[in-house]
Amino acid sequence: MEQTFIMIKPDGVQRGLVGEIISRFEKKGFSLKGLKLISVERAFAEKHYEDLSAKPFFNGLVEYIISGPVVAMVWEGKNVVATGRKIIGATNPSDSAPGTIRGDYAVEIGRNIIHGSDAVESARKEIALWFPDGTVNWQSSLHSWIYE
Ligand code: FUP
Repeated sequence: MEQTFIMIKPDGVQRGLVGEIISRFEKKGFSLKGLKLISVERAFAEKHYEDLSAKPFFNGLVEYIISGPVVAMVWEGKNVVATGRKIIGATNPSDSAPGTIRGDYAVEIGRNIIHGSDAVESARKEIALWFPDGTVNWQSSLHSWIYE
């Protein structure tokens, strides 16, 4: 079953949106397979965002991610990478639709609350980076009510 990496950024944690965000993924029917609250160091944040290292906003992005604890999660389910991105909404909150997490709770691209993997392959890399000891293997008792 497909998995994605979701991170609630420091602003989402500080603003008390952890429960709300987890709730949206739970209610959709996705399964939580990994969860931790951690502060990451600069080198780790740079590794997570290494594909963006040439961008002018890279340093500010890294400063933001290391500015407070983040909630790192692995969610599992059918098409969870693409559907997770829909739940999150467009990168720039000015473009994210109401009803999405960024559309409902963010105004600024540099404070957009949450990260979600953009493809199955990047999800695999990000899960390996953030959960090097692996995730928890379990299946919800509701599985047969969510999947045919
Ligand atoms: P996303 O896949 O939605 O996280 O978006 P990107 O990988 O393009 O960008 C990663 C993060 O960089 C965004 F969440 C916010 C930040 N960013 C900026 O701060 N300014 C920009 O112009 C673009 C992205």
